[in-house]
Amino acid sequence: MPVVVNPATEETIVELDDAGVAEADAAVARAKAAFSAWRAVAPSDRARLIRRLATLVEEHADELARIESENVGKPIGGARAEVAMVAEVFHFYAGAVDKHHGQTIPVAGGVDLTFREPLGVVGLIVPWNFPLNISSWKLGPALACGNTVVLKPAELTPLSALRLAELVLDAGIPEGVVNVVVGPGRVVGQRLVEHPDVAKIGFTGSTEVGRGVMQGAAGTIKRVTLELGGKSANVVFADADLERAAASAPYAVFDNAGQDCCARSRILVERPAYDRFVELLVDATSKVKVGDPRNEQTEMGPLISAQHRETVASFVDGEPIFRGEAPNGRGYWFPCTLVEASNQDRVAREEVFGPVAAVIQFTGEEEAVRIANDTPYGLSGSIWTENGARALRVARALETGVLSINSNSSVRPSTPFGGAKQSGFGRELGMQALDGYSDVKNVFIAT
Ligand code: TXE
Repeated sequence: MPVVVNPATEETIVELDDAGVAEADAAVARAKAAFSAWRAVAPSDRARLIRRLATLVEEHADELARIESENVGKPIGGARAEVAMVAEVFHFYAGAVDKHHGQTIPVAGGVDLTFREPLGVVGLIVPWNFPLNISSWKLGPALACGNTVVLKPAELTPLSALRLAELVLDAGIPEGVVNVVVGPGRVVGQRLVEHPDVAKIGFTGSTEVGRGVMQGAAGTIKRVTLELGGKSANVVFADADLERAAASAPYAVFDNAGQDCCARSRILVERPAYDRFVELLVDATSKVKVGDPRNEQTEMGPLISAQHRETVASFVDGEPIFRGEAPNGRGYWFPCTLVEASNQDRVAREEVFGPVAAVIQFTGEEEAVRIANDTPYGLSGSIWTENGARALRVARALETGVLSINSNSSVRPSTPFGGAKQSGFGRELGMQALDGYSDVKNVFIAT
């Protein structure tokens, strides 16, 4: 029986029954049975139902934020912002329902039409770091395209998805369209990946498990989108506004206690600016407020589990440039930590998924690009410079799915999000996500 724990207190929130293969199969059967009616719902009605869900999320924002904050250890302010984004995502995809459509293509001898067809039952596998957000990124486009869904949240953090499933019904979305199954990844997740009646898997999680998802999906030629790990670079050139870059950098790593696939956990600094930048960075990092997630002022909470804390700790050997404060006692706390590194060090090569940033020096644009790209990952990244031409040149050269210039933010409901290289493929958010939840059917009519 999985025990759901509050990572800030180590107290049990609830014990749930574990689903297994039988429950996964039953959920797929319910989703399959609901498909033909759901795909036939008029686009304007489907849009209205998804919009209703968005409104219900807004009306239950405090409750959902509290659930997420307790279950993940997220600061309540951040959790509230995440729930606001969930509502925005559903609003966006409600608006997208009748704007994602086929074409007529000029051909000889007739008329050619394309249709956007839903895939059928889609399996959505979600990690523990942003349980509700990442669920909405997948659910929104899946529902907008007319698919039915089996959603599997992470074992550690199922609570917000379970509450969302109730709101889905309250919104008037028919029973069977959205099914949530709580159970172990290697059992329930694996079953969804291999199930012959599941047409597609939308997966977010580790690169290692993503590799297995791809292999498992091969048996039934399932479509997959994979949003995997990252080791993103925050590239600071000497001509940047160093104050702004340094004030922002800690939040690009330590938000969500570093448990963020977009974390810019390699901070690359051009040599002439290194000492000044590090001084500013240490100052900004020392101001990150770590503590009780219920406190409105808190900016960073604990890590998700004791086991994960051990993994994170294993990345810090030797004396860091800076180690912040973190509560003692109960809770899986870990302080904000800055370490000086070379790009060959383990801390610069592997995804730490904790509040540890590697600070790396470089000389000139060419070396910046080389170091930034010297990683198997390619999810996000930032470029700080006052030279516009250089900003664009480097942006084109970086092998990554998402970038920001003079900013560290990269996720918005209306813009595509996803990785290059071993950070995965397929795009979430924006109109692009709809391509991943529909197939194109081409029809030629002879005239
Ligand atoms: O991820 P997993 P975990 C990275 C991060 C973290 C590490 C482990 O480095 O420390 O992964 O986290 C389900 N078939 N990221 O263990 O295991 C699982 O139940 C099908 C990066 O949480 O990949 C959960 O629902 N599904 C990342 C989901 O997959 C399986 C976010 C993710 O679990 C499965 C999270 C299987 N065989 C972790 N095994 C990011 N990029 O944001 C597990 N699952």
